Amino acid sequence: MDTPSPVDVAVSTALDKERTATDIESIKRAFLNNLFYVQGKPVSLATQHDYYMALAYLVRDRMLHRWNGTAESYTQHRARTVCYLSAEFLMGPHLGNNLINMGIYEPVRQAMEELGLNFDTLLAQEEEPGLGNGGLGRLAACYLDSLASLEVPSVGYGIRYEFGIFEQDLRDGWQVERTDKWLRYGNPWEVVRPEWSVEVKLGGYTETYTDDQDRYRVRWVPDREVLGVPYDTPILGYQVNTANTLRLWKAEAIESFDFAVFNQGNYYGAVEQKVASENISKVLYPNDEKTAGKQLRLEQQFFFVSCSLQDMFRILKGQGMAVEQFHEKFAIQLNDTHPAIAAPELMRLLLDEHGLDWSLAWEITQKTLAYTNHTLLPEALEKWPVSLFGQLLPRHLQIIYEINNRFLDLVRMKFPKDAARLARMSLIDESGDRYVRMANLACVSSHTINGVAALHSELLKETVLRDFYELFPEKFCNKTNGVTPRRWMVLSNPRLSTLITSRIGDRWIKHLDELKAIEPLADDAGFRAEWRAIKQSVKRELAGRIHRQHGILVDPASLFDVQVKRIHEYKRQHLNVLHIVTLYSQLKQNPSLDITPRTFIFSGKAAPGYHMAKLMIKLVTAVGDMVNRDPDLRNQLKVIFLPNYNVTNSQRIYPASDLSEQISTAGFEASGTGNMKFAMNGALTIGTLDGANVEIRDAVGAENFFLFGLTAPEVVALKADGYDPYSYYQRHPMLKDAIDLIASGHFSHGDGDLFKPLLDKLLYHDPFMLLADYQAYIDCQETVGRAYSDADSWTRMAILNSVRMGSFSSDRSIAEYCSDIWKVNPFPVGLVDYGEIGG
Ligand code: C3B
Repeated sequence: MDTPSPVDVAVSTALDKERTATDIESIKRAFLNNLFYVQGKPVSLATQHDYYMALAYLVRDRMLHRWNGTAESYTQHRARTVCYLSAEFLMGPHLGNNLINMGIYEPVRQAMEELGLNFDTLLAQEEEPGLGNGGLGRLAACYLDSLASLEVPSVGYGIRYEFGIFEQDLRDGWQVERTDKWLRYGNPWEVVRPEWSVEVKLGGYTETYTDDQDRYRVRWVPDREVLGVPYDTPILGYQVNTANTLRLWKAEAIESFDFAVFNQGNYYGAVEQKVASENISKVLYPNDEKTAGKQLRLEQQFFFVSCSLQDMFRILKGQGMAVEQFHEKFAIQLNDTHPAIAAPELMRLLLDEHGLDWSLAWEITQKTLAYTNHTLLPEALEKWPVSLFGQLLPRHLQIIYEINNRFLDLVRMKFPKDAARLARMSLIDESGDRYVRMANLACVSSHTINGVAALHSELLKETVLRDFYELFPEKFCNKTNGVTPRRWMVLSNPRLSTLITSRIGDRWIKHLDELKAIEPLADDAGFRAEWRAIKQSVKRELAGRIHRQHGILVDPASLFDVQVKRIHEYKRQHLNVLHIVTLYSQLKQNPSLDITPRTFIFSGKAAPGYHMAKLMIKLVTAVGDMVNRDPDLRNQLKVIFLPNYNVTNSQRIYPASDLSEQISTAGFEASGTGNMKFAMNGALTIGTLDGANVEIRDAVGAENFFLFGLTAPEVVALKADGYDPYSYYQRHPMLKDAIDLIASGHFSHGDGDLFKPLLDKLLYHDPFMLLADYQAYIDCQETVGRAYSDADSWTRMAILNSVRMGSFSSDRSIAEYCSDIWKVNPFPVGLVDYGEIGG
C-alpha cells in the first residue's frame, strides 16, 4: 500500500463515496442519479438504452479508482510494460465482463431487479465494439483480460475504427452487409485524451543534411500530416486492483481548415483535407481479401504503429528514462504482421528523431520487438508494392533497404553461394513486381517468433519460415493460444460456473487447472444429472431464441451440432453440409431409418469479396430451407444459419452446444480458439488433427474426442501424389449421391447452376480435400450419433472435456509470454484508500 500524500488525502475527502460504494442501496441511488444528471432523462421518458447508459457510468465510476491508482503506481515505479500492438481488438460487450471482474455482478443485478428493471435486457442494450474480424482480434481481447488479471503492466494499442466489422443480414439466404455504427449512441467506456495526441507524417520525400556535430543525418519531409487522438478504455483484471489500458487511435485533421486554401475562397477544398485525414480510422478491413495495393490499409497500419511508438517515447521521457532504455521499459508484441512497420518506424524514431547511431538503434529495436504468426495461408502473408510503399513511407523504405543489406550479408556469410535462399529471404520480393515482405521484416527485426499452437509452430519452421528457422533457430518458439474463462465460462455460462463453484470453490476462475478437482464427479450420477439439466436448460433458451427470431422450432433434446466461425473454404463448412445432405438423402430413401435427431447450427461471416464463402452460406440456408420443411423427416433434422455472428451471439451459442465442429483440413487452421470455448462448456469435439485440436485431444483424452481425417503430413503426401478428387466421387456412392442431389437443383428450386462453381471446385480441384476426408467424416459422425444416444455416458465425456481444459486458459498463455518472451513480472497495484470500495 502506498503512503498517501497530502494531495491523496485531500482527494480522498473530496471524492464522492457515492461513486465507489457497492452496496445495493448505493447502487440504486447512483443509478438514478446518472439517469437524471448524466443521461439527462427523467424515469418517465427513459428508454432501456438510457438505463443501460446510467448503469454503465455507474460501473465506470467504480473502475476509475483502480484505473487511476494503476496508472499512478506504474508511473511512480517505472514498471516494465508490455505493449500489445494489434490492428484488431474484438472486445465484446464490456458491461457484464466488468461486473464479473469487479465482483459486483450479483448486487448490481439485484439492485436493477429491485428497481423493476430486467437486468438481461439492460445488458443486451450494449452495442459491442466489433473492432476485429475473428480469432486474431478476439485472442487480443482475451490476452488483455489475462494481462490485467495476472497484474502485468500492459497497454493494448490499436485503431478506434468508426465502423467495425460489418453486420450480416440474410436475404433470401444470401449474406448482405450493413455498416456497423457502434458509436451511434455514444461509448460510455472510453475516455478521450486529446492532450496526448500525436502527429503522424505521410508521403513526401527525404533529404540529407549534416547536423551541428557534423554528422550525416536524414530528414523526412512529408506532404501530409494527420493527428492521432488516443481513446482509452480501462481493462480491469479479475478480482485485482489492476486496471490496464486499451488505447485506440482515432485519426483527425491537424487543422480543421487549410487556411491557405480557405482564404482563396475554396471552402470545400479546405474541408477535403479534414475528410481525407479522418478516413484513416474510418473502417476495419474485413480479412481474407487481397489487401496488397490497398493504400488506406497500409496507412492504417503505419498510423496506429507510429502513434503508439511516439506514445511510448512520451511515457519514457515522462518517467525520466533515457532513449537508450527503451527496450528495458517496453516489450512490444506484434500481433501478426499488421504492425510489422513498427521495426522501421522505431528505427526512424531512434535514428532521425533521437540521434542514435545505427547499431545501437538496431540493437534496441531487436530487443524490443517480438512477432506472433497466426497463419500459414500464403495469401495472408502481407506484402506491399515497393512503389506504393515508397510513396507513402519514403524514409521507411530506405531504412528497410539498409536493414536488408546488412541482413543479406549475414545470410551470405552463413550460406555462401546460395542465391535462391537470398532471393527467398530478402525483405524485398523481386521475382516479378517488387514487394516489401512484411513477414520477413518481422522475422529479421524480432528477438522471438512464435506460432499459436504446437503443430502450427512446427509447420512454421518446416514451411513458410523455414529459411528463417535455419538461420535463427533460437528465435523460434510456440505459445499455444488460450481463452479467458471469465468471459467464456463465468459470464456466458453462469449456471455451469455456479455448479462448479458449489463443489470446488471459485479459485478455478483464476487457476483453471484446478478444474481437475471435479474429475471424480464425472462418475457421480447425481452430478451428471445436474450437469445435464444445466445443458438442457441452456439449450432450451437458445431454442426459444431461434424460434422467436427465425420462426423455426428445434427440439432441445436433439443433438446440437454446431459450427461457428468465419466462413472459409479451409474451415470446410461445406463438408458439414455434405454430411447433412447425406443424412437427408438416407432419410428420404428410408423414412423409418433410426437416426439421432440433430439440430445443425451454423453462424459466421464471409468476407464481402469472397464469393465462394458467400456461396457456402447460400448452400447452408438452401439445404436448411428444404430440410426444415420436409414432413418425411419427422423433425429429425433441422438446419439453422444464425445471422450476424459476433461475441454477443457466440456467448449464447457455446454453452448450448453438444458437438463442436473443428473440421479444417489438417495443417490449415493455425490454432483455433472457438474449439477451446466449446470444450470448456462441455461440448465434445469432432475434429481433424489440426491447430490446437491436437493438444485439446491430448488433454481431454482420445476416448473423449471424435477424431477423423487425414493428418497434415498425409495431406501433403496426397497432394504430392497427384490428388484426384473426382476418383473419390466415383468410388463413394453416398458422396456421389449427395453431390448429385445438390447439382440437380433439389435445394435451389431446380436451378442446377447455382452451386456449380462450388461443386466443380470440389470435383476438379478440391484444394482443401473435402472429398478425401468425406467418408471418414461420415463414419465418425455415425459414431457421434450413437454416443449421444447414451445420455449418461455422453455427459460423462462432456464433463471430462470441460474439466481437463485447464491449460487452455489465456492466463496460461500469457504467463508463458511473460516469462519466455517479454521477461516481465507481475506488478501488483496497492490502492490509496480513498474510501470504501470493492465488492
Ligand atoms: C486466426 C487463425 O485463423 C486461428 O487459427 C487462430 O486461432 C487465431 O488467428 C488466433 O491465433 N487468424 C485470424 O483470425 N486472422 C488472420 N489474419 C490470421 C489468423
